[in-house]
Order: sequence, then structure tokens, then C-alpha cells
Amino acid sequence: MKKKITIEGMSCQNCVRHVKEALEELAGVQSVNVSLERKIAEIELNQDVDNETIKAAIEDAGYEVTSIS
Ligand SMILES: [Cu+2]
Repeated sequence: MKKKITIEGMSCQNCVRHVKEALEELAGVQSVNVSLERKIAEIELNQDVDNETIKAAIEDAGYEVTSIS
């Protein structure tokens, strides 16, 4: 299963790393790919992770989630 998250607030590769690490810490997340240019994170899941959990992880890291699909 895959999800695509659009994120506001990333401005450099450090931001990308913060988002990537926040997502990798979640149980069920298998892999994470973050694009600064496209303002998205694409995650591969090996079990369902609900959108609220994903949103909270990114917001706790200091960024804003604008959509999850
Ligand atoms: Cu940054």
C-alpha cells in the first residue's frame, strides 16, 4: 500500500531529512521518499497507518500537511 502526502514548509534538504525521519519512525512504514521540489512524501506501507497518525508525525516535526491520498 502506498500513500502520497503533500507538505508545506520544507525549504531545504534538512527539512527533507526531518520529514523522512519522522515518517520512518512510524510502525507500518516500510519506505519513504521525499521530494523538496514537488513538496510531497511518498510512503510505502506494510500495514495500514491512519492519516491522523501520519499528519501528527509531520506536524510534530514542524511542517504542515495539506493532503494525504
Ligand atoms: Cu530546511
